[in-house]
This record gives sequence, structure tokens and C-alpha cells, in this order.
Amino acid sequence: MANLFDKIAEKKISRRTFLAATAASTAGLALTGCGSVLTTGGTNVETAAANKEGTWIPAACWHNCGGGCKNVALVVDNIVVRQKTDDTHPDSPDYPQQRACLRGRSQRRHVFGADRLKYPMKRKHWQPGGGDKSLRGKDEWERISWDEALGYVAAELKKAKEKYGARSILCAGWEDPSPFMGDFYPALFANGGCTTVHDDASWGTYYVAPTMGIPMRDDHTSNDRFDLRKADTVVLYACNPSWASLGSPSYHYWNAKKRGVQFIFVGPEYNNSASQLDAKWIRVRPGTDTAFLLAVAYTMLKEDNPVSNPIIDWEFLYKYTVGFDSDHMPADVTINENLKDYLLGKYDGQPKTPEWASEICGTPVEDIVYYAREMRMDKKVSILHSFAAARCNNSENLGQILMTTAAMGGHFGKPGHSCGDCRQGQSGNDGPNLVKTDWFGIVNPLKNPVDDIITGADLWDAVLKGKYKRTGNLEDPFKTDVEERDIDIHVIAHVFRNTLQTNMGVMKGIEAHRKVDFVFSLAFSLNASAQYSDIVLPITTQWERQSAYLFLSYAQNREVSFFPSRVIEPLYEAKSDQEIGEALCKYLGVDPKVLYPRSQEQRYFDFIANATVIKKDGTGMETLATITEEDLAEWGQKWGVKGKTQQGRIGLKELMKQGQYQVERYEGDPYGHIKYADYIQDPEKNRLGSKSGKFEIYCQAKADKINIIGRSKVKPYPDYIEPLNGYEQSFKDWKNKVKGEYPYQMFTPHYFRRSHTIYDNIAVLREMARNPVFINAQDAAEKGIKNRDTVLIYNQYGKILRLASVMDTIMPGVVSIPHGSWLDLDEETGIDHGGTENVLCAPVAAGIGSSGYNTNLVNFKKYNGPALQPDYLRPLKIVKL
Ligand SMILES: Nc1nc2c(c(=O)[nH]1)N[C@H]1C(S)=C(S)[C@@H](COP(=O)(O)OP(=O)(O)OC[C@H]3O[C@@H](n4cnc5c(=O)[nH]c(N)nc54)[C@H](O)[C@@H]3O)O[C@H]1N2
Ligand SMILES: Nc1nc2c(c(=O)[nH]1)N[C@H]1C(S)=C(S)[C@@H](COP(=O)(O)OP(=O)(O)OC[C@H]3O[C@@H](n4cnc5c(=O)[nH]c(N)nc54)[C@H](O)[C@@H]3O)O[C@H]1N2
Ligand code: SF4
Ligand SMILES: [Mo]
Repeated sequence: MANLFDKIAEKKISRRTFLAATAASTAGLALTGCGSVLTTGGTNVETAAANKEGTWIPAACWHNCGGGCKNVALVVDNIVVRQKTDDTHPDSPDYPQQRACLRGRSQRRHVFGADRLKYPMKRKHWQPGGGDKSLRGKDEWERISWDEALGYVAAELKKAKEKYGARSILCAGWEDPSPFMGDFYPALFANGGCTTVHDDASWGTYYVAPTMGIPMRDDHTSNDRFDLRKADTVVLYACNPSWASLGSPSYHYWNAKKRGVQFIFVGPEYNNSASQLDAKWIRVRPGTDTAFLLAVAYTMLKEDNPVSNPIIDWEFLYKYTVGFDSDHMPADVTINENLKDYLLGKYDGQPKTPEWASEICGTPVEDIVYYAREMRMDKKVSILHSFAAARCNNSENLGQILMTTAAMGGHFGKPGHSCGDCRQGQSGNDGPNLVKTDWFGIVNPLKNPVDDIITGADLWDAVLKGKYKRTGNLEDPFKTDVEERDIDIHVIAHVFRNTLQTNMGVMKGIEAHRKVDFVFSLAFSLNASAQYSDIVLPITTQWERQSAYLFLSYAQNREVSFFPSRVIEPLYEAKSDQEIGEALCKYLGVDPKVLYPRSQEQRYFDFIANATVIKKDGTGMETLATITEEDLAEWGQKWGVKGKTQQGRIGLKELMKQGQYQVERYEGDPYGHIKYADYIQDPEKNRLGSKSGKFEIYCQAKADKINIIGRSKVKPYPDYIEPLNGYEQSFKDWKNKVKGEYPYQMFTPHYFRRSHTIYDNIAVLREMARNPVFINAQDAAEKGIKNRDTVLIYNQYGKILRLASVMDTIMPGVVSIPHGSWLDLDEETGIDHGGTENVLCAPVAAGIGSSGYNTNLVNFKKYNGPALQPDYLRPLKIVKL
């Protein structure tokens, strides 16, 4: 092998020979534990780069981590020999470089990984109709031609549609609107459509609830990053930017810290971000935040004295909200109740005191009081939340009570005050985009002819039992259509998610996969969904395409947009989603031009041409790219695209050379943003999206929308609901505090070694972050578990192994298992050695039906079998063809 790498590095080998040689030798690589065809031979690769033979090309970093950072690849003979990050301008706190994280910088190990899928393949014992279905996930693979592969897929799709209707085909990805389904979906629509999945994964209950009567996507956001520095206190509520918002957010928080801002973190563990910022830790058990915040509101109410101790901003509360007390109710009330009297215990005899809450949420009484006092009206407070606490069963009232406590202190719409979302690339830096691109604008807005849409938590049961409760995609804040339906799924298509692994209830998912007639996947490498398929179609990575992608526009850093180029030609026989979709259309007997009217290169060109940038004086947007006749000729020749000339801020050639456009920021610039400032200035003219036009502390629409589903009953104000699989249910006898069979709560944080399941097959990243089970020291001691011991974590849904990380910084009774580690199931024992958290997450829907990823009950013990080896020593899933 070493010779091969030397030759690559010295460029004495052509691309064709390289591909043939690496294809033949990947088995050898796997045995040596080497994760990538480029991870050895370092010095020679360095030599090639040092000889300045390659070309630096801005490259995509295209996964759903929300980072949006700069990645640049040094390409020598179609091989990326090095990567670098943003060096387009000097770095400063106000005008930071968009530096890539370790994952992004390891991208070439993903693209050139020894486990890259090279050819279309089918499992050996698959036959039309299913063959031996029990072998799914463990069968051998056979190489087939594209012609055979597409022929099989088309035949199975047509057969399912003719025999059972198009709704028997499940596209196990995201829901409509279709742009979330990737570029392949038009081909499924060509066959009459497909059943889809609704999973408000990211937002949990926060946006479907609808919080304060306002639809989430537009409205629960926060202020610009310069405003962070103006706060006295910043609350990081259930978020962890240093793991889950890589890119520049941690830097923004750090800059605020340097200006003297105090940080508070609320959550079940003292996480990395909290410790970086030296935040005060307010501990709260998973899924119990509503109880905690009700007690905060109660304490604010009890301690407030307008003269001697003004805590509550009554003027704000009465002017901008409805429903706090009986004198300020909205017009559409159906019950004569309000939050204030609920807090005081008027309806259930239970005042929501810190003592009451503490028993549930585990927060010391003095910390509840501390937090309530921090919310006071004479402090500048910014409450920035992620959605982890809303990714809990029955957390529908959480957003409403969180915003209520903020409104009680008057913390909206003024410099230094805010309460809103701080997720992904917008973490700590919210507001309208200063450089704007629109992915939705270049996607064909096709309508799925099938209206079946299954809630994520119910998905596998629906396949297995043939029934489900249809609640739609819950986008409309004021309405839910509920219908019990029969469903008869015969085909599962994995086209843009790794749903078998990222959806709750993996074991049930496997059963569902082994039931249906046909499963196919589009994939880069053998992730769980591909592994349990019959036919796998190899896709190109974004590095092999000149195309736009969803995460260029979505959850994006407001002050920069990236414009990567194709870095290398497609590897092996991989094709892009659109190429596969177009080719499949022909086998389905449909004209691809109808479904794909524009080539992917044309769509990318249009995406760039339509990009806009804020005018220098901040008064509106203007065209970003200048496009000349010369540019049109060049792009026409190279990519076959057409366009018009236009005048913009920067020439197209320069833009693509830089691979990004970033607006230079400075304190006091005209690009700042204070969320809700217009509403606070003129609440009549700038009514909110709720029915009353105000923040609804009594929200009839919320209660109606949730209650009609019939899984729980909430009040229009935020009342406390005992969560399914929450803390209370970890006891078999709550009153006498006798613990049940699964006495530990488990939450599943987004992990810094990967983006969901992406990059988890990169050995160096596995070595850098070990993905243990995090256990409280007291709990570990009780079970005789020490650091790095092998631990079996189990419940009625499955069993996984992890190495222990024993710590004081996670609450007793709580374990944390990072989200997204690759499934590695031992079929004999039923134990997953890969540590996939969704093996343990309960596939059951509660409340409005959002996924309760952070409310799960488990037990654990020291494992008696052979010790688990660290993940980085486990061989990759390399297919030998
Ligand atoms: N590295 C990396 N980054 C990512 C992703 C990834 O997979 N990897 N995924 C991206 C995506 S799509 C999303 S949606 C975001 C998610 O981003 P977040 O929602 O911020 O991520 P989490 O890690 O799930 O949760 C953050 C913190 O919430 C706390 N927490 C957990 N449960 C509760 C609870 O019930 N109450 C309270 N108060 N706190 C709780 C934990 O301390 C945890 O550290 O991350 C994005 N960024
Ligand atoms: N237990 C638990 N489960 C969770 C969460 C949690 O916190 N806890 N978080 C949830 C959240 S917030 C989210 S957003 C989801 C994410 O769930 P997923 O979207 O399923 O997660 P990814 O691992 O990002 O999978 C994306 C897949 O798309 C593929 N892909 C990437 N680019 C392309 C492309 O161009 N074409 C095609 N065809 N495929 C491509 C990748 O190979 C990968 O298989 O997970 C959810 N699941
Ligand atoms: S945070 Fe995400 S986008 Fe940024 S470098 Fe890392 S993986 Fe790439
Ligand atoms: Mo997400």
C-alpha cells in the first residue's frame, strides 16, 4: 500500500489507476484499521502540496450541523491532498474569519474514505418481491450495473403503485415541503408520490405548539451578536454552542464574556459551553423545565413589590401580553382561568412554589429563587434557548412559560434584552440575513400527490401494524387535521436522511425493514439505512458536484454566504441525486425534463445570480454578483448554463475564487437587529402573528391545536403535564419514592465528533471524541463502575454498550448518550456495540407528537462480557465487491 500512496503523492499515478487500485485494496485498508485512502503516506502528500502543484478550490461543508464555515481543498490530480479554512481576511472579534471545525477539516477522509460506496449494489438474497427478507442488514452484497439497479428500483416502484397505490411507498426522510427531501424526490413524485414522515426533530414542541400563539419559524428568534455584549446576564437555556453550533458562535459568546456579561446555563449537565463561559449552573432534570419555570414565575410574583422590590414589569406585561391575570384576557377564551391564579394554586390547590418544583426538576430551591431574581425588570437579560428541552415528551407548554418569565421581566425588544432561539449558525447572532441566498427558490415546487404523512415516533409501528394517526405536518399554527388511517407500506426509500438510525426505536425499525417488499437507499457509505436496504445507489458527495444544497441557505450565519465549487470529478460510479432521479424517470417512462426542468449546474448558477447583499448603509438589499458576457461564456462552456448579465457588488469570478461573501461588521454598524423592537415601539401597527396580535400567555389556539390530537390535554395557559417517560415515571411508586425497572433518565445531546450520523465513520474523529455514556459519579459508585469500564445500557426497547465517562457534572439519576453514533448490532445478542442512542429511545408519541429524544428511561450495569474496544479501533463498514 505504501507504494500506492507514494505514487499518488508524487503524482506518478493517473486517476484511473488510483481508483482501480484503491477499489482492489480497501479490504486491506480495513484490516489495518486505516479509515481513509489518504491517511497514510503523509510526508509525500505534504511534498506534493509543498511543490505547489495543486489548486486550492473553495469546497462545500454541506451537512446539517448548522455551522456554515469555510472549507478549501488543495487538489492534485483529482485528489484532495490538504484542506485549509478561511484566510480571506485577518481575524478579529468584530469581523471574524469563518473557521472550520475539526469535522470540516476532516472532510477529505469522508469523501475519499475507504468505505465510500463505489458501485450500485444489491444484496445477494434479494429477489423481486423481497427474497429472504430476514437477511436484510446481514446479507452479502453484489455489484450490479446502473442499468440493472435502476431497472429493479423502477419495477418495484411501479409494482407497489399498481398493486397497493403510491401511498404504499414510504419516503423515510423529511416531510413535505418537498425541498427538504433532497434532489431525488421528483422521481418519486413521477411515480405518483409517496407517504412522508413528519418529525419536528430540531424544534421539538416549540414551533408546533404554537408558542404564545406565534408560528415558530418566523418569530421566536433573537438579537444580533453585537447586542449580546449589552446584556448584564445571558441565559443559555438548554443549549451547548461549543458542541452544537460550531463555527463562530462560541467566539461571539466569548467576546460578550470579555465585556463582563454573566452567563447562566440551565440543563441537566454542566456542559462544555457552560464551563467555557464560567456560567452559573442551574440544574434541571430532563423534561422538567416547565415545572422549574412555573416556580420561577411564582417566585417573581411573590417577591415583586412595585415600590421596594420591582421585579415584574407590569406595564410591559399588560401592554404586550394577554392572559396573565383575569383582568387581561384575550377575546377568544373558553375557560375562566388564567396563569396567575394557576400559579397561586387556585384551580388545583397546589401553589407552584420552588419546593413543589424542586421535587420534580431537582433544582435546589435557592437556585430557583436565584434565577427568578435574575429575571428582574431592572436587569438586561437575554435568554437564548436551543430546543433540547422541547425535544421532550409533553413539553408543549415549555416555550410559553419560558417566554412568559421573560415577558414578566420585560425582556423583549430592547437593547440587551431578548428571549429567543439560538440554534446552529444563528446562535447568538440572529436577524435577517445580510447576505441572502434562497435554496427554495431554485427547487422545483412539486406537490406530492399523496397526503399521507406519519409522525416520526409512530413511523415503524405504522409500517408494522398498518395503522396510524394522521396529524399532518402541523405547520399551520391554528389548526390540526386528525384522522385515523390504515396504511400498507410495501417499499421504503431512504433518500436524504439516515432515518433507520436517527428516528426513535431502531430495533422496531429493523423489524419494519424486514417486513416490507423492497428497501432502497441513496448513500455515500454504508450507514444503517443503507445497510438494511436491498439496493444501494452510490451518490456523489457535494465535492463532486457543481450544485447548491439546502444547508447553504438554511440555519445560516447571517453575515456570510458560501459559494463552493466542484472540487473533483465524481469518484467511481457515483452519481448525484438529480442524475439518479433523471435516469430513473426514463425507466419509469416519464420525461425527466418535466420533473427536472433545470440542470443542477443551472440551478446553482441561478442561486448565485439571485443572491443579494445588504446595502452599505443598511437600507435594503442589492444584487451580490456582477455577471458579464465573459462569465456567461465561461459557465456556458464549462457547465452548459444560460443566464443574463447583471451588475452587483462583486464579480462572479472573484466571488467564486473567494468562495464566500462576508459583510464586514463593526460595533454600531447599520446591520444590527433587536427582535420585536418594532412590536415594542408600536404594538398596534406591528401586531404579532397570534390571534390577539400579542404574546398569548392564555392561548386558546395552542390548547385547541394540541388537545384535538387526543394524546394529552393542556390548558390554554402553560400548566404542568407529567411527561411520558419523564422523571415521575422513573418511579413505580412516586408518592413513596420507590424507583421502577428503568430508573435513570437518558438524554441524547448532539455530539461534536459528527453531524448527526455524518462523519462518524472517520477514525481520527472517533479517536478525538470517544462517545462514552456520561454517568454521575455517585450513580457509578453505587454500581461499581469506574471510568472507561464497559457499561450495558438497556430498557424494553434495546441494549447498547458504551465505555463509561464518570463525572460530577451530570445530575444524579441522569445519563447522557450522544446522538448519532453508528449502529453496530450483534444480531446474536441483540446488543448494539456502536452505541446508537435511538436503540433505547422509545418509539412512542406523546402530546402533539414531536419526538421525545430527551425523555427516555433506562437502566445500566457494568458489562460482564468482553470489554468494548474504543470506537476508533472498530473496522469500518467496507463493502467488498
Ligand atoms: N456537532 C454537532 N452540531 C450540531 C448537530 C450535530 O449533530 N452535531 N446537529 C444540529 C442540529 S440539526 C440541531 S437541531 C442542533 C441541536 O442543538 P441543541 O438543541 O443545542 O443540542 P443538544 O446537544 O441536543 O442540547 C443542548 C443541551 O441541552 C441540554 N439539555 C438536554 N435535555 C434538556 C432538558 O430537558 N432541559 C434542559 N434545560 N436542558 C436539556 C443538554 O445539556 C445539552 O448539552 O444542533 C446542530 N448542531
Ligand atoms: N435520539 C435522538 N435522535 C435524534 C436527535 C436527537 O437529539 N436525539 N436529533 C434529531 C434531529 S434535530 C435531526 S435534525 C435529525 C437528523 O437526522 P438525519 O437527517 O437522518 O441525520 P444525518 O446523519 O445528517 O443524515 C443525513 C443523511 O443524508 C445523507 N446525505 C447527505 N448529503 C446528501 C445528498 O446530497 N444526497 C443524498 N441522497 N443524501 C445525502 C447522509 O449520507 C446521511 O445519511 O436527527 C434527529 N434524531
Ligand atoms: S461546523 Fe459544520 S460547516 Fe462548519 S466546518 Fe464544522 S462540519 Fe463544516
Ligand atoms: Mo435538527
